[in-house]
Amino acid sequence: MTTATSLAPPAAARLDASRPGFLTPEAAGFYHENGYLIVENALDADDVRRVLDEATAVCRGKRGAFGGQLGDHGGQTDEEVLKQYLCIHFPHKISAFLHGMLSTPAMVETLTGVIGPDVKCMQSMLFIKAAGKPGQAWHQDEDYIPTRDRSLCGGWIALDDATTENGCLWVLPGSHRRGVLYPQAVQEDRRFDCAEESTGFPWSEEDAVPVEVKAGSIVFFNGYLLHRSLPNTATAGFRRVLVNHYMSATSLLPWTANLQEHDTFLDHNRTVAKADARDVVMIAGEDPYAWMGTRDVNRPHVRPSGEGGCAKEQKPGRAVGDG
Ligand SMILES: O=C(O)CCC(=O)C(=O)O
Repeated sequence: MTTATSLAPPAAARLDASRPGFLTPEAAGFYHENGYLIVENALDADDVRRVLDEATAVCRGKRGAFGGQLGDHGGQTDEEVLKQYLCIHFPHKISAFLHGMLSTPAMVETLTGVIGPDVKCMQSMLFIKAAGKPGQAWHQDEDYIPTRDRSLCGGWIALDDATTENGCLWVLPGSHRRGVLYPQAVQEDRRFDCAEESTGFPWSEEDAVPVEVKAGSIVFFNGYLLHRSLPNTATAGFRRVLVNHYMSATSLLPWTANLQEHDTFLDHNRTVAKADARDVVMIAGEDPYAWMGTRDVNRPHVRPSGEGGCAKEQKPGRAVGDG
């Protein structure tokens, strides 16, 4: 795909978080129609620097251990340490600072505008994606994180300028609207990590829109939106992103990867209809299921990049929260 033939997001896709009341009904309408929205200036340069410093501390193991951690990094520069990791899942479990980043003002204003008053978060992912690291093939996040009301929304916080060169997000606008989850298939395209690829959808490469954004912007996207990222083809540097996933707190979350840990699943008289993963953080409003309490189940871990080949066990099933 070349950028010359690709569309760019229209002006209506871009909001400015420094303008009070930026999340207008028209902006929410754009999100519902197109499945994504860009909120610029959600973080200022100092905020971005603080998140980057914290990301480095997490990767260096200074905030605690995580699955797949590579040694103690003694004697390595920050750059050498960062380069080893494509993505760390659930960093908010070990970093109080990144836990705080789940609910920044621009995040909360946008989420309550596009989801509704009651919002919870179930996942965070810290992408480092150094030059040469792969992207992720076309997918829909609800393939991995199923809500019951299609309210899943990613809040993708750019910590570097994200460009077509360094592997920004690409979206198929409107692909969420039918509410269909397309079949997924194992792919062996080494531009991508090992996650499966959505297939059989009625859009072509020409419909894909690259979402280039400045550091400090947040890209919001619906859990049924087909999206992907290409590899970081820059010669140096990183494409760092903190992406958190949210949904309406009024929906149960039958997230199978977690269910074996949860009482509602262990009670075999109940069906998946009542299943609810309770490893969630409330972001806004009320939790109608607070009576179930919460659980600390998911552990931070490294996402395999697939650079050494995708081991068989990585393909089916996938790890928690690949979306
Ligand atoms: O940022 C990326 O490279 C992929 C992110 C993604 O697909 C997601 O957050 O669902």
